[in-house]
Amino acid sequence: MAQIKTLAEFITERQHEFTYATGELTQLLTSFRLAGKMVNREVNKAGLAEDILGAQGTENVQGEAQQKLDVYANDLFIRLLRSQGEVCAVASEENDDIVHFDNGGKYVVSMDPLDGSSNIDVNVSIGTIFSIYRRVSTGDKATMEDFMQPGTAQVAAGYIIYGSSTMLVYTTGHGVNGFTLDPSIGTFCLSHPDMRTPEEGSIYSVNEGNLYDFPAGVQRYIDDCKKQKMSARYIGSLVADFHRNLLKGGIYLYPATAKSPKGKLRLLYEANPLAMIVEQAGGVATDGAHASWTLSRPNCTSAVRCISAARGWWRRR
Ligand code: P6P
Repeated sequence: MAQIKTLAEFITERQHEFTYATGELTQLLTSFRLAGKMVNREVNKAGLAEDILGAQGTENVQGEAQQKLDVYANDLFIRLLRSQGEVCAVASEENDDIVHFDNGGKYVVSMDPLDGSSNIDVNVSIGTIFSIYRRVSTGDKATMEDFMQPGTAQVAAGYIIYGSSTMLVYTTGHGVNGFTLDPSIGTFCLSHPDMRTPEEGSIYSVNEGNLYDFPAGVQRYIDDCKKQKMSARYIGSLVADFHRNLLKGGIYLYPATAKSPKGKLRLLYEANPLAMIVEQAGGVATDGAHASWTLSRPNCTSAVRCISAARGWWRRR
């Protein structure tokens, strides 16, 4: 029987890979590990607990209706990140402004605490996405400068997927590893060591309802996917679509549309962290202009128009 390695044991074992002082990575990831378990508990009972389902009656900074679970997850992650002391500020999809902790922490976190939450009511997998930077500003409080660093400056990135099982997947720039929550012991255990996306992908994921909005080249590419008999798979929940393609090979793209002329995916807490993960797993991420997202210009603020999770697409291009 394979040895069980917990996330905590793995982080401790790999602490030397983390550029900065020992123990800091453990602390940084502990918040996500603990909050992931607690959000998982609420997501799993969402169909039963009336008080956690449905809309909150408010909108987030993106103008999206906040679900009750969005607010619950956001408050929980912020509370846990504040309490562990390594993070001094958080930029969250659910908050209009930077949330400051005034604790002298050396890191900042960008996060989407519960992406795809509109899918909660229909039992579709949803996820948490996070991106961690070392602070670069020197004043009392973190600034936009800390959050707008290039994707290549991320010290760690990860996501939690709340699906048929709950998994935490992360990278610190030394490969990608996946941990599955064992509910019988309430612990994330290493289940997907050294994740690599397949050389060839047979899946393409895009909201084809926007097809006639897409640039002509993207329309031709999608037509080519059909001619090559690729499989169309699109759940409309980014973490679920991304995770499937990362494991099975394929491409996820969200090109520019009339409604989102720079693409819909948010740079700070969707495109950058997932780009780091897919490139660390041997895939490619691009905004359609740069060969590799995490090597792009530091001041690039346009949302990524597509994230590729397969070399196959890149070669075919
Ligand atoms: P569309 C959810 O709001 C989200 O940000 C991602 O989780 C998802 O992949 C995407 O939007 C779906 O967008 O325009 O296809 O409904």
